Amino acid sequence: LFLSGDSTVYNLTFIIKGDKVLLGLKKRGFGTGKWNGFGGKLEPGETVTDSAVREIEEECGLRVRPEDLKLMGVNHFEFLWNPGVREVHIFTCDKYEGEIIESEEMLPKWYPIDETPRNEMWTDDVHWFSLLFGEIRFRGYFLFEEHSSLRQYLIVDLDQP
Ligand code: 6OG
Repeated sequence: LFLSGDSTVYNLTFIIKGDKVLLGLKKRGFGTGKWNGFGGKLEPGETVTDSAVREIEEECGLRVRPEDLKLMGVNHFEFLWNPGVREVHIFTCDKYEGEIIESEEMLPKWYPIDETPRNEMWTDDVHWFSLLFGEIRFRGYFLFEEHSSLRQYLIVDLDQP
């Protein structure tokens, strides 16, 4: 195991409309073939929210305002075979403008929140989705053994009495 490694910061946003969530099927790059929220890596000089606003528009065409992004959780991901930590800031957003469009990177589709395609998503998601959609903020740590299996994880919910 690596004790040190650079950390890279990402954003990940789940657009919500009533009891539905907009997911995108990733068509290229890291996580190809998986349904996920929209997001990516920060560019130099960007804040996490600026970057989320940009990634949402690039990947599904919707325009959101930074103040409408609600930070719900921060997850740290590590992979046994790869030094370095991915720090993913996870937002929900229920105010947006524009038309949903398929991009080169993502195929967007609405799913009922309780019928997301769990078998075609990252295996960590099942552990924090109920917190995300239950509006309970959280922090998580996930250590992946292989792309689809977790060796260890810990989730702390921050809004419990
Ligand atoms: P690009 O590499 O395309 O951004 N991401 C993860 N999302 C979930 N649900 N689980 C993971 O477990 C993830 N690792 C990364 C962050 C990749 C996008 O995927 C998210 C970004 O939004 C390992 O730039």
